[in-house]
Amino acid sequence: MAIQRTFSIIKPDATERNLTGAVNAVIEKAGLRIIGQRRIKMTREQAERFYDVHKERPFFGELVDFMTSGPVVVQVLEGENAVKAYRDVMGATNPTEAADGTIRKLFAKSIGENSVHGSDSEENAAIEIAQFFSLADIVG
Ligand code: RTP
Ligand code: MG
Repeated sequence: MAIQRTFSIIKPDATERNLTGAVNAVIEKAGLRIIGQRRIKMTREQAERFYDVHKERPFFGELVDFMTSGPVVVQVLEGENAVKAYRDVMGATNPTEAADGTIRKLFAKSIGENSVHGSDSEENAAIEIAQFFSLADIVG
C-alpha cells in the first residue's frame, strides 16, 4: 500500500478538555505523521459545507451546533494506508462500540461528541484537505 494522506479534526469536546496532545500521541503512536495542523473556530457555513452529505439526517442541526461550539484542530495526516489506518485508530462512531485503545474508546463522550473526525475515502480526504489547507501549510 502506498503512502496516503487523510484529513482529521480534533472536535470541540476534546479541545475543551485539553486533549489535543493526548489525541496526537495516539495518532503518532499509530505511525501517522501530522504534516499539517491548525486550530480554528469553524463558522456555521464551514460546518454546514463540511457535513453537507448529512444535511437530511435528523442530527444535522445538532452536529453543526456542536462543531461550531468551540475550537477544533484541523489536521493532515500522512502514512501507509492513512485513510483506513486513521479510521482504525479512531474507533467506531459510537464510543460504546469502539475497540479498546482507540481514540473514541479512550476519550469520546457520546455518539455525537466523539472527539475526532477522519475522512472515509481517499477521494473525500483530498476534498476535505482542500477545504481547510493551502498547499503551503502542508509540509510532508
Ligand atoms: P466522522 O465523519 O466525524 O469522522 O465520523 P463517522 O464517519 O464515524 O460518522 P458519520 O456517520 O460520518 O457521522 C458524522 C458525525 O455526526 C455525528 N453523529 N451524531 N446523534 C447521532 O446519532 C449521530 N450520528 C452521527 C458524529 O459526531 C459523527 O462523527
Ligand atoms: Mg463520516
